[in-house]
Amino acid sequence: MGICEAGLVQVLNEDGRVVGEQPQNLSDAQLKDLYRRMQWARLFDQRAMRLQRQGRIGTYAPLEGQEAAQVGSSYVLEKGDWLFPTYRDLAACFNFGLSYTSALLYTMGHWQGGRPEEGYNLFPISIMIATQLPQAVGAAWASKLKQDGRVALVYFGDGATSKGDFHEALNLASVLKAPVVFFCQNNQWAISVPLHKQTGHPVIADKAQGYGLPGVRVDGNDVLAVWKVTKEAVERARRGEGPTLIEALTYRLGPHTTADDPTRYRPAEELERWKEQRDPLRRFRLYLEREGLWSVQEEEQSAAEFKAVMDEALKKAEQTPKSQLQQAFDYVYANPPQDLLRQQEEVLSWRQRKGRVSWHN
Ligand SMILES: Cc1ncc(C[n+]2csc(CCOP(=O)(O)OP(=O)(O)O)c2C)c(N)n1
Ligand SMILES: [Mg+2]
Repeated sequence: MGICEAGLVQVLNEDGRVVGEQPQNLSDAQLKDLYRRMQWARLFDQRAMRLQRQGRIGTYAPLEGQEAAQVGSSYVLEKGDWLFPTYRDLAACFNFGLSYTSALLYTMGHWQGGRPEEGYNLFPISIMIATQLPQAVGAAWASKLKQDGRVALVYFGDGATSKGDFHEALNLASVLKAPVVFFCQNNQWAISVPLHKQTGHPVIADKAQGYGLPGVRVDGNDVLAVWKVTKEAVERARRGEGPTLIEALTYRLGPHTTADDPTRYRPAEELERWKEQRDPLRRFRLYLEREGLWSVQEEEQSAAEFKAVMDEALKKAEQTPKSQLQQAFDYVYANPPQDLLRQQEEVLSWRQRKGRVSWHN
Protein backbone atom coordinates (compact mmCIF):
# COMPACT_ATOMS: atom_id res chain seq x y z
CA MET A 1 0.00 0.00 0.00
CA GLY A 2 1.53 3.32 -1.04
CA ILE A 3 1.42 6.28 1.29
CA CYS A 4 0.75 8.99 -1.32
CA GLU A 5 -2.77 7.85 -2.06
CA ALA A 6 -5.65 10.07 -3.08
CA GLY A 7 -7.74 11.14 -0.12
CA LEU A 8 -4.87 10.88 2.33
CA VAL A 9 -4.42 14.06 4.37
CA GLN A 10 -0.76 15.07 4.56
CA VAL A 11 1.05 18.23 5.64
CA LEU A 12 4.62 16.93 5.46
CA ASN A 13 6.01 14.44 3.01
CA GLU A 14 8.50 11.76 3.97
CA ASP A 15 11.39 14.23 3.80
CA GLY A 16 9.68 16.71 6.06
CA ARG A 17 8.79 19.13 3.23
CA VAL A 18 5.45 20.92 3.34
CA VAL A 19 3.04 19.44 0.79
CA GLY A 20 -0.31 20.28 2.38
CA GLU A 21 -2.00 23.06 4.25
CA GLN A 22 -0.06 23.78 7.44
CA PRO A 23 -2.00 24.30 10.66
CA GLN A 24 -1.83 28.03 11.44
CA ASN A 25 -2.69 27.85 15.10
CA LEU A 26 0.36 25.99 16.42
CA SER A 27 3.09 28.21 17.89
CA ASP A 28 6.81 27.48 17.52
CA ALA A 29 6.86 26.43 21.17
CA GLN A 30 4.01 23.98 20.54
CA LEU A 31 5.75 22.54 17.47
CA LYS A 32 8.86 21.85 19.54
CA ASP A 33 6.74 20.46 22.35
CA LEU A 34 5.05 18.05 19.93
CA TYR A 35 8.42 16.79 18.74
CA ARG A 36 9.78 16.42 22.26
CA ARG A 37 6.74 14.39 23.30
CA MET A 38 7.28 12.08 20.33
CA GLN A 39 10.97 11.73 21.13
CA TRP A 40 10.25 10.97 24.80
CA ALA A 41 7.56 8.45 23.85
CA ARG A 42 10.09 6.62 21.69
CA LEU A 43 12.75 6.72 24.37
CA PHE A 44 10.28 5.39 26.95
CA ASP A 45 9.29 2.63 24.57
CA GLN A 46 12.87 1.57 23.88
CA ARG A 47 13.68 1.59 27.58
CA ALA A 48 10.54 -0.41 28.39
CA MET A 49 11.57 -3.08 25.85
CA ARG A 50 14.95 -3.39 27.58
CA LEU A 51 13.34 -3.49 31.03
CA GLN A 52 11.13 -6.35 29.89
CA ARG A 53 14.15 -8.26 28.59
CA GLN A 54 15.81 -7.73 31.98
CA GLY A 55 12.75 -9.17 33.72
CA ARG A 56 11.98 -5.89 35.49
CA ILE A 57 8.55 -5.37 33.87
CA GLY A 58 6.00 -7.77 32.40
CA THR A 59 4.75 -8.21 28.83
CA TYR A 60 4.92 -4.95 26.91
CA ALA A 61 3.26 -3.82 23.65
CA PRO A 62 5.61 -1.38 21.89
CA LEU A 63 4.32 1.72 20.12
CA GLU A 64 7.44 2.55 18.10
CA GLY A 65 6.41 3.99 14.73
CA GLN A 66 3.05 5.23 16.01
CA GLU A 67 4.29 8.26 17.97
CA ALA A 68 2.93 10.88 15.55
CA ALA A 69 -0.52 9.28 15.43
CA GLN A 70 -0.81 9.17 19.21
CA VAL A 71 0.90 12.42 20.19
CA GLY A 72 -0.71 14.52 17.43
CA SER A 73 -4.23 13.35 18.24
CA SER A 74 -4.14 13.39 22.05
CA TYR A 75 -2.51 16.84 22.00
CA VAL A 76 -5.86 18.24 20.88
CA LEU A 77 -7.82 17.22 23.98
CA GLU A 78 -8.68 19.44 26.92
CA LYS A 79 -8.16 18.23 30.44
CA GLY A 80 -11.79 17.31 31.26
CA ASP A 81 -12.29 15.32 28.04
CA TRP A 82 -12.31 11.52 27.85
CA LEU A 83 -9.56 9.32 26.44
CA PHE A 84 -10.04 5.59 25.88
CA PRO A 85 -6.70 3.87 25.16
CA THR A 86 -5.62 0.37 24.16
CA TYR A 87 -2.49 -1.43 25.34
CA ARG A 88 -0.43 0.25 22.59
CA ASP A 89 -1.36 3.86 23.33
CA LEU A 90 1.01 4.96 26.08
CA ALA A 91 2.22 7.95 24.06
CA ALA A 92 -1.36 9.25 24.04
CA CYS A 93 -1.74 8.47 27.76
CA PHE A 94 1.46 10.37 28.62
CA ASN A 95 -0.17 13.41 27.00
CA PHE A 96 -3.21 12.93 29.19
CA GLY A 97 -2.15 12.70 32.81
CA LEU A 98 -0.37 9.33 32.97
CA SER A 99 3.06 9.43 34.63
CA TYR A 100 5.91 7.11 33.68
CA THR A 101 5.80 5.66 37.19
CA SER A 102 2.12 4.83 36.82
CA ALA A 103 2.73 3.23 33.39
CA LEU A 104 5.62 1.16 34.79
CA LEU A 105 3.58 0.05 37.78
CA TYR A 106 0.90 -1.16 35.37
CA THR A 107 3.38 -3.33 33.49
CA MET A 108 4.73 -4.61 36.82
CA GLY A 109 1.26 -5.80 37.81
CA HIS A 110 0.62 -3.33 40.62
CA TRP A 111 -3.05 -2.69 41.34
CA GLN A 112 -2.51 1.07 41.40
CA GLY A 113 -0.74 1.10 38.01
CA GLY A 114 -2.29 2.98 35.10
CA ARG A 115 -3.92 5.66 37.26
CA PRO A 116 -3.78 9.17 35.80
CA GLU A 117 -3.31 12.40 37.69
CA GLU A 118 -6.41 13.89 39.27
CA GLY A 119 -8.76 15.57 36.79
CA TYR A 120 -7.93 13.46 33.72
CA ASN A 121 -10.69 11.20 32.46
CA LEU A 122 -8.31 8.55 31.22
CA PHE A 123 -10.15 5.26 30.95
CA PRO A 124 -8.25 2.11 31.99
CA ILE A 125 -6.25 0.53 29.16
CA SER A 126 -8.42 -1.81 27.11
CA ILE A 127 -6.75 -5.11 26.32
CA MET A 128 -10.00 -6.65 25.15
CA ILE A 129 -10.20 -5.66 21.50
CA ALA A 130 -12.83 -3.01 20.63
CA THR A 131 -14.77 -3.15 23.91
CA GLN A 132 -13.77 0.44 24.61
CA LEU A 133 -15.64 1.77 21.55
CA PRO A 134 -19.22 1.39 22.83
CA GLN A 135 -17.96 2.53 26.24
CA ALA A 136 -16.61 5.73 24.68
CA VAL A 137 -19.95 6.32 22.98
CA GLY A 138 -21.62 5.90 26.37
CA ALA A 139 -19.30 8.47 27.96
CA ALA A 140 -19.87 10.86 25.06
CA TRP A 141 -23.63 10.41 25.22
CA ALA A 142 -23.54 11.11 28.96
CA SER A 143 -21.61 14.32 28.24
CA LYS A 144 -24.21 15.31 25.70
CA LEU A 145 -27.05 14.72 28.16
CA LYS A 146 -25.20 16.59 30.91
CA GLN A 147 -24.17 19.32 28.46
CA ASP A 148 -20.70 19.42 30.03
CA GLY A 149 -18.97 20.10 26.71
CA ARG A 150 -16.67 17.05 26.95
CA VAL A 151 -15.49 15.02 23.99
CA ALA A 152 -14.44 11.36 24.02
CA LEU A 153 -11.44 10.26 21.93
CA VAL A 154 -11.21 6.51 21.49
CA TYR A 155 -8.22 4.61 20.09
CA PHE A 156 -8.32 1.22 18.40
CA GLY A 157 -6.44 -0.75 15.77
CA ASP A 158 -7.26 -2.05 12.30
CA GLY A 159 -8.02 -5.47 13.79
CA ALA A 160 -10.69 -3.97 16.03
CA THR A 161 -12.76 -2.99 12.99
CA SER A 162 -13.69 -6.67 12.58
CA LYS A 163 -15.44 -6.70 15.93
CA GLY A 164 -19.18 -6.05 16.22
CA ASP A 165 -18.41 -3.41 18.85
CA PHE A 166 -16.85 -1.18 16.18
CA HIS A 167 -19.97 -1.25 13.99
CA GLU A 168 -22.36 -0.94 16.92
CA ALA A 169 -20.43 2.01 18.30
CA LEU A 170 -20.37 3.90 14.98
CA ASN A 171 -24.04 3.26 14.43
CA LEU A 172 -25.10 4.34 17.90
CA ALA A 173 -22.83 7.40 17.96
CA SER A 174 -24.21 8.56 14.62
CA VAL A 175 -27.84 8.15 15.70
CA LEU A 176 -27.20 9.94 19.00
CA LYS A 177 -24.86 12.55 17.51
CA ALA A 178 -22.57 11.71 20.40
CA PRO A 179 -19.44 13.89 20.80
CA VAL A 180 -16.95 11.11 20.13
CA VAL A 181 -13.93 10.81 17.83
CA PHE A 182 -13.08 7.29 16.66
CA PHE A 183 -9.33 7.14 16.08
CA CYS A 184 -8.17 4.02 14.26
CA GLN A 185 -4.43 3.46 14.06
CA ASN A 186 -4.23 1.31 11.01
CA ASN A 187 -0.77 -0.15 11.55
CA GLN A 188 -1.64 -2.76 8.92
CA TRP A 189 -1.22 -5.77 11.18
CA ALA A 190 -3.32 -7.37 13.89
CA ILE A 191 -0.61 -9.55 15.43
CA SER A 192 0.18 -11.75 12.38
CA VAL A 193 -3.01 -10.97 10.40
CA PRO A 194 -2.42 -8.46 7.57
CA LEU A 195 -5.06 -5.89 6.69
CA HIS A 196 -6.13 -7.64 3.48
CA LYS A 197 -7.17 -10.65 5.52
CA GLN A 198 -8.99 -8.41 7.97
CA THR A 199 -11.40 -6.66 5.64
CA GLY A 200 -12.66 -6.87 2.07
CA HIS A 201 -12.42 -3.08 1.78
CA PRO A 202 -9.07 -1.87 3.08
CA VAL A 203 -9.91 1.85 3.41
CA ILE A 204 -11.16 1.93 6.98
CA ALA A 205 -12.22 5.60 6.78
CA ASP A 206 -14.75 4.65 4.08
CA LYS A 207 -16.65 2.51 6.55
CA ALA A 208 -17.96 5.71 8.18
CA GLN A 209 -20.18 6.34 5.15
CA GLY A 210 -22.43 3.40 5.92
CA TYR A 211 -23.18 4.90 9.31
CA GLY A 212 -23.67 8.47 8.15
CA LEU A 213 -20.65 10.12 9.68
CA PRO A 214 -17.54 11.69 8.16
CA GLY A 215 -14.53 9.43 7.60
CA VAL A 216 -11.06 10.95 7.24
CA ARG A 217 -7.89 9.18 6.17
CA VAL A 218 -4.71 10.77 7.39
CA ASP A 219 -1.02 9.99 7.12
CA GLY A 220 -0.54 8.72 10.66
CA ASN A 221 3.21 9.32 10.54
CA ASP A 222 2.72 13.03 9.90
CA VAL A 223 2.13 14.66 13.27
CA LEU A 224 0.90 17.96 11.82
CA ALA A 225 -1.68 16.26 9.62
CA VAL A 226 -2.85 14.11 12.52
CA TRP A 227 -3.16 17.15 14.78
CA LYS A 228 -5.10 19.03 12.09
CA VAL A 229 -7.71 16.35 11.34
CA THR A 230 -8.18 15.49 15.02
CA LYS A 231 -8.60 19.16 15.90
CA GLU A 232 -11.34 19.48 13.28
CA ALA A 233 -13.07 16.32 14.50
CA VAL A 234 -12.91 17.34 18.18
CA GLU A 235 -14.23 20.82 17.42
CA ARG A 236 -17.03 19.34 15.34
CA ALA A 237 -17.96 17.04 18.23
CA ARG A 238 -17.82 19.93 20.72
CA ARG A 239 -20.15 21.99 18.52
CA GLY A 240 -22.71 19.19 18.83
CA GLU A 241 -22.38 18.04 15.22
CA GLY A 242 -21.59 14.45 16.09
CA PRO A 243 -18.87 11.84 15.66
CA THR A 244 -16.04 11.42 13.14
CA LEU A 245 -14.03 8.35 12.17
CA ILE A 246 -10.33 9.01 11.62
CA GLU A 247 -8.10 6.39 10.02
CA ALA A 248 -4.43 7.10 10.68
CA LEU A 249 -2.30 5.10 8.28
CA THR A 250 0.81 4.01 10.15
CA TYR A 251 3.03 1.05 10.91
CA ARG A 252 4.10 -0.88 13.99
CA LEU A 253 7.90 -1.03 13.79
CA GLY A 254 8.31 -3.45 16.67
CA PRO A 255 6.78 -6.79 17.55
CA HIS A 256 3.10 -7.05 18.52
CA THR A 257 4.28 -7.52 22.10
CA THR A 258 7.47 -8.72 23.76
CA ALA A 259 5.99 -12.24 23.37
CA ASP A 260 5.87 -12.01 19.56
CA ASP A 261 8.39 -12.62 16.77
CA PRO A 262 7.30 -10.66 13.67
CA THR A 263 10.13 -12.02 11.50
CA ARG A 264 7.97 -15.14 11.20
CA TYR A 265 5.20 -13.33 9.31
CA ARG A 266 6.32 -9.87 8.15
CA PRO A 267 8.43 -9.24 5.05
CA ALA A 268 11.76 -7.64 5.97
CA GLU A 269 11.55 -5.16 3.05
CA GLU A 270 8.22 -3.83 4.29
CA LEU A 271 9.66 -3.11 7.72
CA GLU A 272 12.78 -1.58 6.18
CA ARG A 273 10.72 0.81 4.02
CA TRP A 274 8.68 2.10 6.96
CA LYS A 275 11.71 2.33 9.21
CA GLU A 276 14.03 4.12 6.82
CA GLN A 277 11.68 6.32 4.79
CA ARG A 278 8.55 6.85 6.81
CA ASP A 279 9.75 7.28 10.36
CA PRO A 280 7.47 9.85 12.02
CA LEU A 281 10.25 11.34 14.17
CA ARG A 282 12.74 11.72 11.32
CA ARG A 283 10.15 13.45 9.14
CA PHE A 284 9.14 16.01 11.73
CA ARG A 285 12.75 16.58 12.86
CA LEU A 286 13.80 17.36 9.29
CA TYR A 287 10.99 19.91 9.08
CA LEU A 288 11.87 21.53 12.41
CA GLU A 289 15.57 21.67 11.57
CA ARG A 290 14.81 23.42 8.30
CA GLU A 291 12.61 25.90 10.16
CA GLY A 292 15.47 26.53 12.59
CA LEU A 293 13.45 25.17 15.51
CA TRP A 294 15.50 22.09 16.40
CA SER A 295 19.16 21.06 16.44
CA VAL A 296 21.39 18.13 17.27
CA GLN A 297 22.25 19.81 20.58
CA GLU A 298 18.58 20.16 21.49
CA GLU A 299 17.99 16.54 20.55
CA GLU A 300 20.78 15.43 22.88
CA GLN A 301 19.77 17.73 25.70
CA SER A 302 16.15 16.60 25.49
CA ALA A 303 17.25 12.93 25.53
CA ALA A 304 19.38 13.58 28.62
CA GLU A 305 16.41 15.25 30.33
CA PHE A 306 14.27 12.24 29.48
CA LYS A 307 16.81 9.87 30.99
CA ALA A 308 16.82 11.72 34.31
CA VAL A 309 13.01 11.74 34.48
CA MET A 310 12.81 8.08 33.47
CA ASP A 311 15.46 6.95 35.97
CA GLU A 312 13.56 8.67 38.74
CA ALA A 313 10.22 7.17 37.61
CA LEU A 314 11.73 3.69 37.47
CA LYS A 315 13.27 4.07 40.92
CA LYS A 316 9.90 5.10 42.32
CA ALA A 317 8.14 2.19 40.63
CA GLU A 318 10.71 -0.35 41.79
CA GLN A 319 10.53 0.96 45.35
CA THR A 320 6.74 0.66 45.48
CA PRO A 321 5.74 -2.16 47.85
CA LYS A 322 4.44 -5.19 46.00
CA SER A 323 0.70 -5.55 45.72
CA GLN A 324 -1.03 -7.93 48.09
CA LEU A 325 -3.18 -10.70 46.72
CA GLN A 326 -6.14 -9.44 48.73
CA GLN A 327 -6.06 -6.21 46.69
CA ALA A 328 -6.98 -8.07 43.52
CA PHE A 329 -10.41 -8.51 45.07
CA ASP A 330 -10.70 -5.17 46.82
CA TYR A 331 -11.36 -2.77 43.98
CA VAL A 332 -13.61 -4.58 41.54
CA TYR A 333 -17.02 -4.47 43.22
CA ALA A 334 -18.33 -2.30 46.05
CA ASN A 335 -20.37 -5.36 47.10
CA PRO A 336 -18.58 -8.47 45.80
CA PRO A 337 -20.87 -11.28 44.57
CA GLN A 338 -20.83 -14.65 46.35
CA ASP A 339 -18.79 -16.51 43.73
CA LEU A 340 -16.03 -13.89 43.89
CA LEU A 341 -15.97 -14.11 47.68
CA ARG A 342 -15.64 -17.88 47.40
CA GLN A 343 -12.74 -17.52 44.95
CA GLN A 344 -11.10 -15.04 47.28
CA GLU A 345 -11.32 -17.37 50.21
CA GLU A 346 -9.99 -20.28 48.19
CA VAL A 347 -6.98 -18.47 46.76
CA LEU A 348 -6.10 -16.70 50.00
CA SER A 349 -6.11 -19.91 52.02
CA TRP A 350 -4.06 -21.62 49.29
CA ARG A 351 -1.54 -18.80 49.38
CA GLN A 352 -1.48 -18.82 53.17
CA ARG A 353 -0.62 -22.50 53.18
CA LYS A 354 2.29 -21.64 50.91
CA GLY A 355 3.27 -18.69 53.07
CA ARG A 356 2.91 -16.09 50.32
CA VAL A 357 1.06 -12.81 50.36
CA SER A 358 2.24 -10.96 47.24
CA TRP A 359 0.68 -11.86 43.90
CA HIS A 360 4.08 -11.47 42.31
CA ASN A 361 5.37 -14.82 43.44
C1 LIG B 1 -11.82 -9.62 22.19
C2 LIG B 1 -10.41 -10.02 21.95
N1 LIG B 1 -10.14 -10.94 21.01
C3 LIG B 1 -8.86 -11.30 20.77
C4 LIG B 1 -7.83 -10.74 21.49
C5 LIG B 1 -6.38 -11.14 21.21
N2 LIG B 1 -5.68 -10.04 20.55
C6 LIG B 1 -4.86 -9.22 21.23
S1 LIG B 1 -4.22 -8.01 20.26
C7 LIG B 1 -5.02 -8.60 18.89
C8 LIG B 1 -4.85 -7.91 17.56
C9 LIG B 1 -5.35 -6.52 17.54
O1 LIG B 1 -4.95 -5.86 16.38
P1 LIG B 1 -5.28 -4.36 16.11
O2 LIG B 1 -6.68 -4.05 16.50
O3 LIG B 1 -4.89 -4.06 14.72
O4 LIG B 1 -4.34 -3.57 17.15
P2 LIG B 1 -2.73 -3.50 17.20
O5 LIG B 1 -2.29 -4.60 18.12
O6 LIG B 1 -2.21 -3.64 15.84
O7 LIG B 1 -2.42 -2.17 17.81
C10 LIG B 1 -5.78 -9.71 19.21
C11 LIG B 1 -6.59 -10.47 18.25
C12 LIG B 1 -8.17 -9.77 22.47
N3 LIG B 1 -7.23 -9.15 23.19
N4 LIG B 1 -9.47 -9.43 22.67
MG1 LIG C 1 -3.12 -3.25 13.98
